[in-house]
Amino acid sequence: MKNGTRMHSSHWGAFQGTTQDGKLVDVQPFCKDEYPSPIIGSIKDALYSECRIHQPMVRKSWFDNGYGANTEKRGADPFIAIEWDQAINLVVAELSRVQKCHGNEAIFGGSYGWSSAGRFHHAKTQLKRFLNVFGGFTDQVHSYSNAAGHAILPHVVGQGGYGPFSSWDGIAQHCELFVAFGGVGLKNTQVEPGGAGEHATHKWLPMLRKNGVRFVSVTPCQDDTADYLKAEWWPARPNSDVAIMLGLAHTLVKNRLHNRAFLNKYCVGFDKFSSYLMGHTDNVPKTAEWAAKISEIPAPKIRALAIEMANKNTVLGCAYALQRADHGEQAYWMTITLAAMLGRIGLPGNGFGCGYGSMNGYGNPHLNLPAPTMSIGDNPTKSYIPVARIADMLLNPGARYDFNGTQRKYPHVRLVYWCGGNPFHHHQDLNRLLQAWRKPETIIVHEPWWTSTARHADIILPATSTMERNDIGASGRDRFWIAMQKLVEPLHQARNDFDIFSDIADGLGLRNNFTEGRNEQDWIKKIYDIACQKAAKQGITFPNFDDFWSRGFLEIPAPDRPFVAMADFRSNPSKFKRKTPSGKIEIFSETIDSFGYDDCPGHPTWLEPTEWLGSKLAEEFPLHMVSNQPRSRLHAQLDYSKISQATKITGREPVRINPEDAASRAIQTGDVVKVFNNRGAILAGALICASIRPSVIELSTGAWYDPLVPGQPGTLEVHGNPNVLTPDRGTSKLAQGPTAHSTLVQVEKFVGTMPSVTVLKRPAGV
Ligand SMILES: Nc1nc2c(c(=O)[nH]1)N[C@H]1C(S)=C(S)[C@@H](COP(=O)(O)OP(=O)(O)OC[C@H]3O[C@@H](n4cnc5c(=O)[nH]c(N)nc54)[C@H](O)[C@@H]3O)O[C@H]1N2
Ligand SMILES: Nc1nc2c(c(=O)[nH]1)N[C@H]1C(S)=C(S)[C@@H](COP(=O)(O)OP(=O)(O)OC[C@H]3O[C@@H](n4cnc5c(=O)[nH]c(N)nc54)[C@H](O)[C@@H]3O)O[C@H]1N2
Ligand SMILES: [Mo]
Repeated sequence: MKNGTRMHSSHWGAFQGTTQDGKLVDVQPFCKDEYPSPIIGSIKDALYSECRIHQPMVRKSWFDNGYGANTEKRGADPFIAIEWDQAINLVVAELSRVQKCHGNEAIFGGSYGWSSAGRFHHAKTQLKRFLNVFGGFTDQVHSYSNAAGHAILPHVVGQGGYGPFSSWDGIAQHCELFVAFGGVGLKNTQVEPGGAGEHATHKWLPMLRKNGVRFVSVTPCQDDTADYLKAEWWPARPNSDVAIMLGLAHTLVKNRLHNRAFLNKYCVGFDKFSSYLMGHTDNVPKTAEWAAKISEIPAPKIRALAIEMANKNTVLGCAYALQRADHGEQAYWMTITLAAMLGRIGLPGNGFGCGYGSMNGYGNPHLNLPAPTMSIGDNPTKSYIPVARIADMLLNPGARYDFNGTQRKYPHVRLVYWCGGNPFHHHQDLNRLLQAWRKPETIIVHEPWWTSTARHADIILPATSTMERNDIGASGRDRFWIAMQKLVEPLHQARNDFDIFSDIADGLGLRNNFTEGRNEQDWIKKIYDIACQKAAKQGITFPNFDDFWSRGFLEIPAPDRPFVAMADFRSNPSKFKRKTPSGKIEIFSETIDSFGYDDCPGHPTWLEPTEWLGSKLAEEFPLHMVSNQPRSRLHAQLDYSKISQATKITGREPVRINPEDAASRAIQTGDVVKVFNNRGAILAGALICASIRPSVIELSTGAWYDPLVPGQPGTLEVHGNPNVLTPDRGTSKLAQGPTAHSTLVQVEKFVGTMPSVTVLKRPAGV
């Protein structure tokens, strides 16, 4: 390959890579990105990491005794290196066996995970395409990010979990008050799936500030919202947001400040909700005082904010985080209800948004053009589970469960195939997952790096990283498509997921069905051309592929006016009906009510979480653990890099503790602490910090799972992976989403022999 400088991209930003002697020597942010993320600095570490997997591997017991052998040794057994041909043959034989004996439904290929930014080589997409060609598989629906959102928003406003919501330019011009439940942060907006060409949130938030928008940030961690926004911090108890919103709503009604005309014309069911709000149905008026007791935010503040909201152009933001909690559906439903009561949905600088600050794309002014993507085809089995019910499925084949108005049955899965995700990062209650992980007969994983999931596989196939292949990086919420040009030749024996699947398909007699006779470059050009054709239908002409490729990126013009969500509906509600049964915003949903769910009734409701500071369990485990997204990496990706490592304390993930909670436990910054509850125990490095409210700790996700005794459920985890402690409980029967943000723990100084962190080295013997 020729040396030089080429464009490339990642979920955390586009960049230019320079090579010399075939090696990547320099990485510089994309010239159009005024606010590049420092995480770009991890690219070289990722490519040349010691944690790269060099060669195909098979777990010893599986190699010696075949499928189903000693599954309790997953994570503990040594690995045996094999050649590619042999690896492909093993996978072909195993897929054929499972298909023949148990049917395609017994293959679990949901493979949840972020993979990489490139849209052609997107690993999860490649796997699903391949398995569909092979006759289908059991899939996962919705996302860990926003599962409750995906379920509730269609019922309430007739749109999916991803919006669209109003853009920052209009908010900057017209908004006076931005109330941010979960904050509106710079930490999470470093990231956009498919790549952030420009960091738009970082560009627009200062303009909001300049225009005098006042921010109120409701969050347990003050620095969720950028300092320069000078937000008023409401350090509410975690998971109490719905109560605060009800207190605000009650104040509006009491002062006759709710917009009856809007509620009558554009919404259904306000009266039923209002009976609950005012306490007619349960004798509990949801007053500001009632909300104050639950949230620890003083009632006068709640009352004053309600009145301010009624008098100012107000945007209500609700971060994803709030719905990744027990009864997470309610947070979005109540945000929308409150915005409807203010009566200015559909007007610029007003309304609501679910996800501002959660990812870069929210609010980014962009034209609504479909970005290049690969189609996955059709899944003949139609088998799926709600994304976060994987351990339930593996542990209880055949069991029945409720989901969004249907009764479903878990399939009996024999083979798990993961490509582009890390369940030992993303799933809750890892000790339970470990038990469940023993159930399948075979687990196959494609990974570039020795992640925890790779370590718990039977067959590992080493994949290339994006830098070793050509691709297109793009997100439908970004103004740039990036030509991700191969920077270096594949390292070690790594191969592209596409090529691996092509060879497996070949072994199954399906090569052409999978590749359609195209190679990498043919496919990239094809998905580019299809996206251009769609853009042309909207009157936008893009350069031809060769020009795009040689320039390295494509810039889509910014829209000429701000996008205001639901402006059309507001202007003409009978022509632009919402896609709900009534065509309106459903404050009461007949549909949801008809499901008869105790954990998700027909209107937004305060439902006490099983685990929170107000529950009985807090006597034993008095700290609420916020396991939010990490600042210095993407999930568990890049944890080995210098940038992530620089944040660690004695090599362990930092846990931020309020000074009061630290003092009462004689904990100091730099101490190794044990964080524990009934589900497990982990070690982390203490960092005392007044940005965290009392009775809360912040332990971000992403430290690679490092159990003291590998493969053994219940053993001490030594690196600080919070998912050892989180509950594996669905948000409700409606969404069955993950509830990581509803976790109680205790913390104490760790005494005893200090175990070392070993997971960031290659496993012994390979
Ligand atoms: N406690 C707690 N848990 C959480 C959350 C939380 O807030 N709290 N958040 C949840 C959320 S929102 C999410 S989205 C999930 C994220 O969970 P995941 O998306 O599963 O996490 P990642 O670490 O991004 O995993 C992606 C994997 O793909 C691999 N990969 C990258 N490129 C390639 C490739 O080209 N080929 C192959 N084969 N593999 C590749 C990476 O090495 C990495 O291991 O975590 C969830 N878990
Ligand atoms: N740097 C970086 N950015 C990321 C990611 C990453 O891994 N790294 N992951 C990306 C992904 S996949 C996703 S889905 C998004 C997730 O976006 P979010 O879900 O919004 O992210 P979190 O960091 O989990 O939560 C945001 C903040 O909400 C606050 N919070 C937690 N619980 C509560 C609560 O009950 N009430 C209130 N009011 N606040 C609460 C926490 O203080 C937390 O810092 O982030 C994306 N951005
Ligand atoms: Mo996510």
